[in-house]
Amino acid sequence: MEAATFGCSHFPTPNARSSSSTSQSRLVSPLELTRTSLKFKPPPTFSARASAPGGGDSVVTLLDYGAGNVRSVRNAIRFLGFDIKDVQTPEDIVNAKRLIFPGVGAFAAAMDVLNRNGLAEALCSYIESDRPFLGICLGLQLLFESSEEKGPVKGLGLIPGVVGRFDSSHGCRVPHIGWNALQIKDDSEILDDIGNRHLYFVHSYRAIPSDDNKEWISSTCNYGEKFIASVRRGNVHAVQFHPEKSGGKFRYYFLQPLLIYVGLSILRRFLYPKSSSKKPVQGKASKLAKRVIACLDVRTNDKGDLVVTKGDQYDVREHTKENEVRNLGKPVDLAGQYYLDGADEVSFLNITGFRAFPLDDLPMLQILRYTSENVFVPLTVGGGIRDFTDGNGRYYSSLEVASEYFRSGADKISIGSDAVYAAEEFLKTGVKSGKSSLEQISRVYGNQAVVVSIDPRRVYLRNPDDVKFKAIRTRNPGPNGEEYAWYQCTVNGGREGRPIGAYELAKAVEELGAGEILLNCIDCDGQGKGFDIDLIQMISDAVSIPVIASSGAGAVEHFSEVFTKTNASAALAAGIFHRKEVPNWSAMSPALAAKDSGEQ
Ligand code: 1PR
Repeated sequence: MEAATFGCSHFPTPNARSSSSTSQSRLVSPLELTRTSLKFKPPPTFSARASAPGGGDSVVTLLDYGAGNVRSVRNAIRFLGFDIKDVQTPEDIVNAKRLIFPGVGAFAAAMDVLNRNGLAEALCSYIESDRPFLGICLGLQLLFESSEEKGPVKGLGLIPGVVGRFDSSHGCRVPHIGWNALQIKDDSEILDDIGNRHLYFVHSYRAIPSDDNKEWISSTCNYGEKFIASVRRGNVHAVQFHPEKSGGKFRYYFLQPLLIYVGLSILRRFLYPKSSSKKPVQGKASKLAKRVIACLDVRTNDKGDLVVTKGDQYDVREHTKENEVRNLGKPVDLAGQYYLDGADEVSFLNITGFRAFPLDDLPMLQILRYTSENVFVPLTVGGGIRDFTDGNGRYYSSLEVASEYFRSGADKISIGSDAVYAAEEFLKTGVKSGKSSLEQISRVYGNQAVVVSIDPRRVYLRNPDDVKFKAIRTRNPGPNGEEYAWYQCTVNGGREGRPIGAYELAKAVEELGAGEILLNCIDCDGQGKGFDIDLIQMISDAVSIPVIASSGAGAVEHFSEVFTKTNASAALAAGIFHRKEVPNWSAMSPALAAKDSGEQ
C-alpha cells in the first residue's frame, strides 16, 4: 500500500457505533443520514450463499480501523454465511473466535491506530497464542518487524523482515496490480483449493523471503523478484493478495453443490478449517496476467433514471427525433453479468458527474453498494471527483467524495477533468501543491487506489514541431494526409480541449501520485475498429505505472493486438460487451485464461 495519513480519529469510540453483528463499523456520515429518497430498487442476488455452522459459532470478528474499503471483505464473509462483529476494544480481539484483519491504507498510519487504541498488544498476544487469524494485504505486512513505507516504521514484529518497495528499475510497473500466480508450499492449508489459478494483487510494498522468515512462508510470487505472497504458522494466516477480489468461479462441493469463487475458497478454508482438503497443485511460475476490464458509462437519462449508456466518440444520444440518451440497461445487473462472464475488473464512469456534485448522486453510491455484494473483482468508480462547495456554502473536499465511494464498495476511484487542471498547474509552477484531489486521495488511500482517466483527441499536424506538446508519426494519416498527430487532453467529457497533451499529462499525474492511467481516445471510442496503438504505445512507454488501454475494441483480436504491440497492462472496453459480441471471454482475457488454468 502507499503512503497515507488517513484520519486515525476515524477510529470510532466504543459508544459511537453499533455492536450489531451486521453493522458497518465506521461512523455513518452525515451525508448518508440526511439523504433518504433513493430512486433505486435492490437487485436480485446472483448466487446462493453458503450456510455457516450453527450454535453461535457463525461470527467472524473483523478489525476495520476505518481507512478504506473493506466492504468487499464484509460481503465475502456474509456470502459465506457468517455474521460480523467489529472490533471496538482490545477485549474484542481477546474474545474473538476467529479474527480477520483486512489492512488498508498505509503502514505507519495503521500502526499508529493499533498502538493508540491498545490493539497492537492484543493482536500480538492473540497471534502468539495460535488463535485463528487471517491478515489481508497490509494485514500481512504489519506482522513484520518494520516497513520502509514513509519510514522506517516499526511493525508488530512477529515475523522477521523488513517490508520494502518494489524496485521499478527491474522493469516492472509499480504498483503491482493484477492477477499473478503463487508458488505454494505443501502445508498452506487455506490455499489448498486454488491450484494454478491466479489471485488479485494490488500493492507497492512487499516482504522478501529470507532464512529468518522461511518457516512462516506458505507461498511466494514473482514480480521482478520473488516476494512473500502468504504466511502461515498453525492457525495464523496472512496473505498479500486480495481473496475477496480474486473472483473466477468454479464448482465446489461442501455440504451441497455450491458455485464458489477462487478467492472466496481461501476465505472459506479459513472459516471452515476442518473441511476436506485436497493437496495443492504446484503453481507454475508465471508473470502478471493482462487484465480485461468491462466499463459501464453511467448517466441520468431524461426520465431521471441512472442508466448504462454508450457513445460514439462520446456522443451518447440516439440520432432520432427524440434525441434521447442511449439506454443499454441497469448498471448493477450489467456489472453482475460481466463479472459472471469473466471480467477481471468492472469500472463505472458517471459521465455527467462534472455537472453535479457526486454525493448528490446517491443512486451511484447505491449502485456500488449493491454491486459489491455479489461482484468479487475490483470496482472502480469515476466522474465528478473534485472539491465542491454546495448551494449552502458547505465545502466538501474531493477526499470526502472519494471516501464515500470507497465506503460504498469502490476499490479505486478515477479522476478525469480535475487531474487535467492539477497537471496543468503542476507543469506551470513546477510545484506539487499537495492540494489537488489526485494528491490528497493518493496520499490517504495510496496511489494504487487512484486512476487518472485521460480523454484525448487526435490533432493532426504536418510537422511535429508545430506544437510544444509531444507529437508522433501516426499510422492513421489525417484527412489531408497529415502524418503527425498530438493528443490534446479534454475535460468535461470531451467538451473542452485543454492546452496540454496526453503525454505531458500522463507524466505529470504519475508524479502527482496516480497509480494507474485509464487511456481513452475520443476518436476511437465506440468505433469498434481497434485501440489507438500509437497513443497507447507512446503513453505506456512514457510512464512506469500501469496503463489501461481503452476505446475502440470491436473484436477479440483487438485485445491481442494491444497486448502484443504495446506495454499496456490492461484493456478496457464497453460497446463490445453491451452488444454481446464476446463469444469467449477467456480467448480475449489473458488474465481469465491464467486464472482458469488450474480448472479441473
Ligand atoms: O472528468 O472526472 O468528471 O470524469 C468523467 C469520466 O467520464 C471520465 O473518465 C471520462 O472518460 C468519462 N466520460 C465522460 N463523457 C463520456 C462520454 O462518453 N460522453 N465516457 C465519458 C468515456 C470512454 C470509455 C469507454 C471506452 C470504451 N467513455 O469509458 O467506455 O471508450 O468504449 P468502447 O469499447 O465502446 O469503444 P470527470
